[in-house]
Amino acid sequence: MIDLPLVARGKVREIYDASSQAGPDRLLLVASDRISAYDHVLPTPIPDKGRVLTQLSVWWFEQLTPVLESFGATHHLVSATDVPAEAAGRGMLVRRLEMLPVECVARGYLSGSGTKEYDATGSIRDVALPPGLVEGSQLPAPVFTPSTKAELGEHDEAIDFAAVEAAVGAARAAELRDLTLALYGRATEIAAQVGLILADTKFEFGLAPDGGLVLGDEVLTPDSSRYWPAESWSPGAAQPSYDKQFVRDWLTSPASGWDRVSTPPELPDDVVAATRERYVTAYELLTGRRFD
Ligand code: PZK
Repeated sequence: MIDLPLVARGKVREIYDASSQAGPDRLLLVASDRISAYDHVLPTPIPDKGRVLTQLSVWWFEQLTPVLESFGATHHLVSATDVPAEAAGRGMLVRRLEMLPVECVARGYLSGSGTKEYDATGSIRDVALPPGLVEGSQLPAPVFTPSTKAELGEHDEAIDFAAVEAAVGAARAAELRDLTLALYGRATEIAAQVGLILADTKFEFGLAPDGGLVLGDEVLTPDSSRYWPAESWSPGAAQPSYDKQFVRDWLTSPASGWDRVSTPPELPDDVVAATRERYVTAYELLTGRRFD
């Protein structure tokens, strides 16, 4: 138990008010070992998932700092070491921001809701696309596909660029779009160097008290991004998820006996172990560091 006031709880992580311990306007983001699939939080945790995702996010904040600085922006991370013992390795002390009410998504590949939108309209949001694209296709250029932050349990709702302008003003909207695409572009290059396709990712931004734009939340984790192994990329069907495919395959197999509606069953040990290995491998591939 973390003895700080709870500010918000997501499916797999929590935010606490750390101002009593770390000074004014400090929050503690804590990632758990919980895993979600098919919109359910599973009853079985994945050991070390919270630490792997937090350390990966911390590494990405460092990699992205030059891009942020080129926009006169920063990130919210203050320390990933000065955290309570109960959150060791899986906590980030961050600046409290005024969060902007827009989920900033960049997509370089057609997948999931992007494919649905393309099949229905031939475009994604405000961007017309060539005919013949299929699930998994690379887009001619990455697209900014913002959404509104949904309440817990709801799905984020797609919005067009005009709605972003209405929410945050035209200048800030353009800044969000351009920075989101620049961050995605740099992250894509880094992932490609180790054989990973970064199909899409979601960023959340906030404002510092001085009005400066700040990258918040966790960044470029498998929970906020779709990573695909480049070697098996094959457009035309859903790409296997880098991290969750063992979980999805087992949950939808007859072995699980699960109906996708009721409380999901406990995962077998081999599925847990294989999934933990995927998270660790993603961390080690990207960072070039051993996870321990
Ligand atoms: C903030 N969330 C999303 C919800 C979570 C995370 N630096 C910040 N300042 C103020 N608010 C937030 C942040 C950040 N990051 C992020 N909600 C508020 C969220 C639920 C659980 F861990």
